Amino acid sequence: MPRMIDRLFNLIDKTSEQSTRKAAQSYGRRSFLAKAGTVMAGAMLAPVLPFDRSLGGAAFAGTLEDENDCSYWKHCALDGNLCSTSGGSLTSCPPGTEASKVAWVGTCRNPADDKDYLVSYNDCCGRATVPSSTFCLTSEGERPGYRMGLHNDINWCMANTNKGYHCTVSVVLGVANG
Ligand code: ABN
Repeated sequence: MPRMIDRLFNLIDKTSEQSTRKAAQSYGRRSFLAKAGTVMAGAMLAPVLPFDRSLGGAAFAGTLEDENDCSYWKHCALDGNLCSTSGGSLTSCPPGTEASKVAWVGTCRNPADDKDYLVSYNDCCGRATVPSSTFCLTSEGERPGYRMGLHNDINWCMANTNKGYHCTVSVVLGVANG
């Protein structure tokens, strides 16, 4: 009789050990597959997700010298043709064009006094672009297109009657509070 009981206990031990091992293997494999699937799906989606591709904290080292050059400090957040190379000047639109009613505003550091200034980038509207004008794309502080309202690759002539883009002026509005 005691041998029967021993056998029964042995059978119970073996059965529970086997089912425990099976469960451990099965759950382990499943959770591994689930995790690997998540990683693979993430890797496949990565190129289409809207990452912030802006330069982030990269500072624009503006220069004082030449307002006809993109590195001139007041052009730190500009996206467009310089009006000073398109028949106008740093702050005035070329003849036959008018300033945009809406504008992009940037904050640029003046290397002369190391202070930050608000600069308004108004587009000049109403005439076709001069092919020889200098095109700048500094756009400091800009965010990608999906951050609407913080994107600068926009025709600011949109609110004018004549929406044809010509060039962009850089007008200092004042010292930025900071
Ligand atoms: N703000 C300059 C501009 C004009 C047209 C299209 C993109 C950018």
